[in-house]
Amino acid sequence: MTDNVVVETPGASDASERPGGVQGVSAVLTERGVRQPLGTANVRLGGEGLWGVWQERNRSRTIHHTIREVRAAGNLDNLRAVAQPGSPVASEREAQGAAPTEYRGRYPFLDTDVFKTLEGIAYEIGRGEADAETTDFFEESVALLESAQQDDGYLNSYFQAETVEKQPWDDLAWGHELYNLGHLIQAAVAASRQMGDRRLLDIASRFADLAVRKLGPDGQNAVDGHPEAEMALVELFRETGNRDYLTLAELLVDRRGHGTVELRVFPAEYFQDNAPFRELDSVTGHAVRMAYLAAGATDVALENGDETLLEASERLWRDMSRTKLYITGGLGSRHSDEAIGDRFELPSERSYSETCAAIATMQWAWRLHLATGDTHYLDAFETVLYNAYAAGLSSDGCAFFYDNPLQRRPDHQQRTGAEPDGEILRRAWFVCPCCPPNIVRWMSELQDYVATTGVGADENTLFIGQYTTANIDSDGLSLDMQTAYPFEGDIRLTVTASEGASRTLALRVPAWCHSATVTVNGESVAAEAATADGWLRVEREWVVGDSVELHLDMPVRAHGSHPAVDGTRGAIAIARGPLVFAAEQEDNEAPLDDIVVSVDDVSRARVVPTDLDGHAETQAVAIVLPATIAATRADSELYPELTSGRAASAGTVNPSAATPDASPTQLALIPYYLWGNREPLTMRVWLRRDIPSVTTERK
Ligand code: FUB
Ligand code: ZN
Repeated sequence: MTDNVVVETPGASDASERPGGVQGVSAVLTERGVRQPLGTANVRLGGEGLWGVWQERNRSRTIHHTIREVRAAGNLDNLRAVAQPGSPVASEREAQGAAPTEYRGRYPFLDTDVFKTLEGIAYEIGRGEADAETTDFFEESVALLESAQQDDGYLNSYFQAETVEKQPWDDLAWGHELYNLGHLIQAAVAASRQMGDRRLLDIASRFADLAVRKLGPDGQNAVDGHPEAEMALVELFRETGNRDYLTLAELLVDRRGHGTVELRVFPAEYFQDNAPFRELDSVTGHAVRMAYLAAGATDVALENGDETLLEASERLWRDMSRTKLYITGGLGSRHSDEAIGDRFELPSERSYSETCAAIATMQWAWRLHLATGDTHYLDAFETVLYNAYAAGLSSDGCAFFYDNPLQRRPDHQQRTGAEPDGEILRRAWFVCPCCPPNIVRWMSELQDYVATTGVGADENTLFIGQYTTANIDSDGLSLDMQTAYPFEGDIRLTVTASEGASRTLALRVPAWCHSATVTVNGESVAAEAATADGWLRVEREWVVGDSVELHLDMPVRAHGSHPAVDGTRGAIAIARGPLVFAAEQEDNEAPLDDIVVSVDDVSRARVVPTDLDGHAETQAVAIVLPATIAATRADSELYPELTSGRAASAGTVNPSAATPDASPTQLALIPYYLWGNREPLTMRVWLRRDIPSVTTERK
């Protein structure tokens, strides 16, 4: 395809007629849920809040770093190499006498690194914040994609490469063709909604039309081995009005689970092909695949009003959040197959918790929230965001974790299943670089997850679901939100414009908060009774200058774990607000493994500033906690006998804090997401707790 030709899609509507109707709307734009996201035009992040700071870092550092890595890795060269004869890019190559080039990279899904980056960039261009390097990358990529797309709509630089023997659609289990399509669609929808630029949407629609012909109701009874296209196809339906895309998404959800995927290396669970989604009793298999599938299924349920599908999604979420999520919101405890693992199988040091799985989990949570209005999903969203997701990026915005452990031992060796060699801490890029550009796009669209409006009985309500410094506009009411959240629990909202009509402001009270107060213009509003569903509602005729102050009590908390979690049984983790904290050796003299914490001491914790996040605009906090050093004896037995009557003679029971050799100390902890920005030393989220332990000496 050589020109920027708009191909008519049956049923597709013009941008001005599409459900969203205008630019600056959000990434997920359903009209069928009980909440409607406000979107980019109506929520602008402020530079002093953590989300705004993250977004600015993304814009000025991470996007540039990613562009350079994507270029250096050859992703654009791969697209250039498959330019269609007669296309501008092919003509240019011919003029230069360029020879066919090998596909660069190991995986067939490397086009998605470009797509995810474009998705993020579309937001920055739409905001008017992109610089020349960013815009040039966007333009060059669009031109390459236009030139590379085949006449039938097919687009995949791996399968199209002259040097790759496999043919398109030959290997649906591993080929990732629809996974590629899904990310292309999401970039295209972002460009259409944020920039009003439909070039990518035309490309994506042509490929999606081919997918409909290939795999739709009249096509092959097959699915892609990697879910992702489901939610993207639903969004393409929302953007264009073409129901074929929704139908294909529904088919892809319901075909899976019937032994549909051709198995070679991985088992059916890996692909969520062991049981239909509607019948699954627990999240299973490859973590990213599972969560993307669940997000897509929720989208299908929303658009089709499919209650049983929504129930299945909610049931799976419940099971996951009760038995398979790390305290950080990380999903996936097995390096092997990048899989989720059994219920309660949550080892700290081998936590996989892929950064992409964190993003997928937030996408799933968001859709469930839009469908149900349940604040539990927003609680989970912020847990994942501030912990499992945020840990994926270094403070300087230019290095990434792929897997996110909750513990690093002093003698740790790199043994990750994803990237066996290389640095122990975050890396500039990966052979399988799925996570870095995923971080990029998510940072760019953070504002989409701040606020929603209600429908039906809640039509008149503006829901503020996440707290960060931002300006929010909703139906004639404008608010300026200022807060140091998540480091502090005070949120101030000032009305900057109002049409005077009565509106309800609903403020989320997170589940971790046991005491919330709110004042309007300095006067208390009864809060307790109002928060039964997690929302604190204030209704009035707002006038400019009205001030709402929400105080979320944010004491330091101690958490234990379910007795079935062998990996952390009897240990203690420290949290404050939505942040989980971690101890790093750099801040503590005594070896972390020797430090014992008592639940009773948590109330004596001090919250102190730290500059570890490196952002002048925000003041991150650390925690200092009274604790005890109970030295681990090098000669202790690995498996001391505990049998009644034998333990005493074999060794001594050491109740840690009470033993004469225990000495007091102060344990310093930092937000988990900031770990690993210094030397690769020891780190722990789960700490030793002052329960009796046995220190037996070898005889
Ligand atoms: O297969 C595409 C991506 O690569 C997956 O989502 C990640 O887990 C990584 O395996
Ligand atoms: Zn990833």
